[in-house]
Amino acid sequence: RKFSSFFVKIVYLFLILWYNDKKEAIQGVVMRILLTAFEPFGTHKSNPTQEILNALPDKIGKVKLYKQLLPVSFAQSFEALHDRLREKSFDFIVLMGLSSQADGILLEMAAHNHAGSEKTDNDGMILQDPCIDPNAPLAYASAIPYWEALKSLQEAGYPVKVSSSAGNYVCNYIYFKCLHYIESNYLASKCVFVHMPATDDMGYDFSLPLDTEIKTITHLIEFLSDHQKLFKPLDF
Ligand code: PCA
Repeated sequence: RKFSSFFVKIVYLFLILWYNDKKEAIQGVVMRILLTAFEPFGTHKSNPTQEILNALPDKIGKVKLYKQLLPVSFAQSFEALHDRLREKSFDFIVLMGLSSQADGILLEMAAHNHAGSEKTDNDGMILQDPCIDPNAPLAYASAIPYWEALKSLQEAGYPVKVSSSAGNYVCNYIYFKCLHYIESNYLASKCVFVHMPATDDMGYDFSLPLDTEIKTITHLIEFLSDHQKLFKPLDF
């Protein structure tokens, strides 16, 4: 009897391990997206991207959303993202940040190897050397179907605009580090950065209702999942 209960426990353990491994496939998840937001920084008491992250469900259709809040820190932001990238493979990585000067939702085309901002991060630091990585190229472009995504969002009525520079502060920094990591590790993941304008409660000349920002990101996620067939699917 002792032996049989031991045997049952072993079988049970294997079943749990097997289920954990296959859980997403069993639940019908066909795609993983990592969505990140930033904490408040500078004079901002809140960061709409954090609110968007909190408002979104963990599953949108067949997409499982993995959420990560990042510190506004040159030293720690990529460290935190890197930990997630090492844990799992993601079809898409959607990075969000606030741009209080933006007059629309900005789909960032590219990241450049330059972080020359004189604005200190939340640790009170700036990058001493404005070159993010001397051994990396000057710039990387996003590999998502950019123009198709833009068109789909605009046709649905969302105030989305083209942007060719994510600035020279922490947002461009993490975008560059993420694209460099994808390239240098030959990952199949596609990454895009989206800059959100201020929300109505923040008192800027241009702002949007939080709900519009949430719906725009939801539409982008749905667009990416509908276009998965353009890409080699990840091995689950
Ligand atoms: N926006 C900043 C950093 C964090 C954020 O939300 C930027 O545009 O660089």
